[in-house]
Amino acid sequence: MNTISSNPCRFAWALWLLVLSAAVQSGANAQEQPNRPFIMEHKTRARFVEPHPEQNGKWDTLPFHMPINPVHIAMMHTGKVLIVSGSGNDPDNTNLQAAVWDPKSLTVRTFKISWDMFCNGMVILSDGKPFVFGGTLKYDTALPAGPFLGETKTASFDTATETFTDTPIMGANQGRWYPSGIVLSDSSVLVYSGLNTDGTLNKSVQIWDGATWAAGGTVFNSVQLYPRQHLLPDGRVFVSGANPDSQMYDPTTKNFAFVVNTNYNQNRQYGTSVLLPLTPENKFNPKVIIMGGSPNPGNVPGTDTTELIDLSVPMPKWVAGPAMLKGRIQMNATILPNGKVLASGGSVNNEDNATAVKEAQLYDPSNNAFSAASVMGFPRLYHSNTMLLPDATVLALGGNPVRKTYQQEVEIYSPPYLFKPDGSLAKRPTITGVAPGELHYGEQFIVTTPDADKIKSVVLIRAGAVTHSFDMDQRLVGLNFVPVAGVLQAKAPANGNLAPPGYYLLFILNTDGVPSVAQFVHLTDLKKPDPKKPDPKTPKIMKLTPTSSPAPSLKLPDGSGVIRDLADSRKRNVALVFFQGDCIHCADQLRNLVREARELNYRGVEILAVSSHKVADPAAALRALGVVESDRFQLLIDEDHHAFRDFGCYKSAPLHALFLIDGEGVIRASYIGESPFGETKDALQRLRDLSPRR
Ligand SMILES: [Cu+2]
Repeated sequence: MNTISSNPCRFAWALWLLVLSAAVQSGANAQEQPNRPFIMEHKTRARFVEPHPEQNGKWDTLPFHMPINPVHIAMMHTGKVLIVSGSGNDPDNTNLQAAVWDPKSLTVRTFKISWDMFCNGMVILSDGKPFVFGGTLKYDTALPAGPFLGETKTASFDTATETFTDTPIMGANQGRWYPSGIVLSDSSVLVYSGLNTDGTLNKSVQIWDGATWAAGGTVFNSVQLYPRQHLLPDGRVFVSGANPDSQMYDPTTKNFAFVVNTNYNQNRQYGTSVLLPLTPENKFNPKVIIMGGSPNPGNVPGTDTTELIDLSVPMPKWVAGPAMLKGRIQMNATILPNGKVLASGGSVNNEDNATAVKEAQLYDPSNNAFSAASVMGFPRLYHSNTMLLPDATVLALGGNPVRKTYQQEVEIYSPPYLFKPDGSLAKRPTITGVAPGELHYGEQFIVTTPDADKIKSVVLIRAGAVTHSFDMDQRLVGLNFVPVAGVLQAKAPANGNLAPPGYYLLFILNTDGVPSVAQFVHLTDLKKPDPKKPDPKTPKIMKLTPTSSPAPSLKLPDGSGVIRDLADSRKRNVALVFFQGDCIHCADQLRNLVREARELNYRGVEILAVSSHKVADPAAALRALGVVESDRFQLLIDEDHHAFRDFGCYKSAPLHALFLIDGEGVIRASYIGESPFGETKDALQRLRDLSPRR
């Protein structure tokens, strides 16, 4: 059951919502046709006809080749995929490259990069920028003979200009080749492992806070290259492999501690690990599954075993999970919106296309079992990747067991949920809007959808950054929600441990299990006050200034574009509020005022609220919250701030204001300020005096 406690102040909340929705909605609307699948059916080339897509899903091959070796991939909130190749596992390649792939147009734009990001670590920062740390300073085959040497450089990728900018190096002696990283609840990035500039293991842990590198302790002895880690709902980081002695990192003490050994009790090199969905149904209890891998990839075939651990209990222990149909090394695992995990690719013998496991499988956490997921068209081995796309299909690409060559074909997996029982395409629920698009921890938001009464789940999936058989940030967080008259009232995750700040794919799934196309949402803390700017403190008591000047004329459109004229409210007392549609403080003042809205309405007072920003579809949102016309609450939009100026509440930017206007059109009292008003006792008393109960 998905429930959220009903808001005691729905009225206020409606406003809060409208306030915050303003800026973000315009961004959402800018996305063209958000509900159109990215990969259109006719653009794919079926290799063979899967007889039962409704059971197994199906794999299609896209009609183009990936022009560079896709060693590293990241899903950006622009809907495009960043592909980083660098030298691309070719020691003689000096043409260092990356690319941006647009799944909508199926076009790839390649471009040069300034240093070799081959075998880097990559995460997507909370501001949506992919962040690359380390890479290849020298190949093992380059002279002087010796191991790979790790690069100290880092760079972030601007998703708007689609260019890399170097960020500070990790340190003169902080090279990293094959490092891992993960975004923590405070947006910082934990970085560890990888080979240093001298080819030895880099033992130091580092934290990137967005501006500088800080020491984060020392790594545990058995750490492997490209370790696999998951941020848990208590803020700690669980390291599930490839080492057999699982570890826990505590960001507050900066120490690793031993947890328990795996049953396999050997390295699971090039296996993978997934933090299973955190949902209201499982009380957000963290469980991790590890799959496949080999203790000695050159000589020991990949294992078909899986193991599960419940990290919510005091003494966590690995237990055997179901076996996969074959051993897999260099496999990938991708969480789907329905919580199942697509396990695919890899081979029985490492770097051996002849033993490629093309049969994909779906792991279902609800019954702890695998089912068939059709058959891939191509081997997907070393340096292959899979990643969830916003249209709820899965991208599979790459494979590079032999240097200087790689698998150029790109495949798309369409899971069974996209098909009806007869194999035809299922009708998908649609998201028509999210307000506000900027989600804050623990706060409610609205998903508008014509399918509100048929929605079974609402989930956030963190857009991934995948390389070497592991997605560094992948997680699914289920949301509490209630359907209300044509929309879903959902609640953002409680905190940054459950879902670290950043961009997420928001999916809704209907009662048949069919997912929508995702809309990207940004999850953040409430804006922290800027230390350089004095916080516009909300005055405790707002004193209105008595006046007797006639109100300027005011004609503004409401949310649906209908022009409202203040003169139409003659004979009624009016509370006229001016607020900044993108200001968080404004929510407080409005909340205070509208808490009394029913009493004021009863007294015949009309409330007009003028927003400095456009609000998309406020009528629907208000209706959904039980606010109807008879409440005499009217939201007006003043995008070019004419009314703000006419009423004298504009000083290089819109100010905060409240005007009490009597039935003769005279302003009887006013408050204008750079700070929003807080407590509204004075205003209410004055309105009561103006409007005795009838
Ligand atoms: Cu590699």
